[in-house]
Amino acid sequence: MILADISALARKLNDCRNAVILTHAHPDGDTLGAGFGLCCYLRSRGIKANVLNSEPLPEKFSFLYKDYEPQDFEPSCVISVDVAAKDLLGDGLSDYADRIDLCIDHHFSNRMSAKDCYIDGDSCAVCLIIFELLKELGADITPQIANCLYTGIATDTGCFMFENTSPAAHRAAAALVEAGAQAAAINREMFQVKSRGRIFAEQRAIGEMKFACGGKVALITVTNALIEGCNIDRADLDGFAGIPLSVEGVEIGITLKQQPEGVFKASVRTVSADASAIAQRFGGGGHIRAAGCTLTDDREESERMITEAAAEFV
Ligand SMILES: [Mn+2]
Repeated sequence: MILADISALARKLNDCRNAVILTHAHPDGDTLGAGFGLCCYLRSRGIKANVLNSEPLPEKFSFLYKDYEPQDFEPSCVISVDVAAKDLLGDGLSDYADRIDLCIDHHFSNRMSAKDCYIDGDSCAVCLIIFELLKELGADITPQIANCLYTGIATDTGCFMFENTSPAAHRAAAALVEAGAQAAAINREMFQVKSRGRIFAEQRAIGEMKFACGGKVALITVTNALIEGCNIDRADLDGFAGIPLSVEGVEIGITLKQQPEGVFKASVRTVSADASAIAQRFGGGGHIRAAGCTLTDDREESERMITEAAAEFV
């Protein structure tokens, strides 16, 4: 059933006991913030709840789960947050894929099958949905819940810089800071602090940046050799895709990342062009300003193909 509004979602949540909350693989601030924020709330109501992810959680997000201990119970309510499709749960959670009771998401493209779904594609983050849900429920937003929800809103809006940053996002952020969210510390950790390896990887990739169309298209390439040379984790490449678009005059920024098996994947970011249309040329897709596709295992060929496609959109 499609839940039409936040009060319908609140009624469903009120029926939940012994809840497991599923987050997506390669977790980000939104899925983890929503998961642990919701978990804190349920536990505060005396409801048993756990947050699950397919893999061990990144250290970067440890402040979201610092006091968290898994509880022992037989799940009777399975909730997913920020998971747009079953395969995004990852191998570790695939057993839950066909038994989801409540799917809460903000991707228009959501393809989950769940008993009940609440999808708000206009919401910048699932953490914003959870914030409205807790308001609807009259919940006490503790500083820890505030930190969780603030993190998801900040990360999914690129620190309040993306086009999806709505007035509601700012209002929620203000309320969460009032409730004790440590905005400056969170934003420093999410957006400023980088590992040394990451900085060196950026330096090398930027050193080889290529331009086309009179500087309107910029491209960087991250090879497996570069990743190994800088001794960084692949998860540490998050946000790399924004680098080419940060150059003055660039309208389409492309980042190629070589995959472990050798093939190059492209991330396309744009100021005003349709990024998903560019990615669709190669069987990919995504959002209007951020999209991705898979190219070939030949660097020069991949760079040429995607640059030519981008040139048609400047
Ligand atoms: Mn999200």
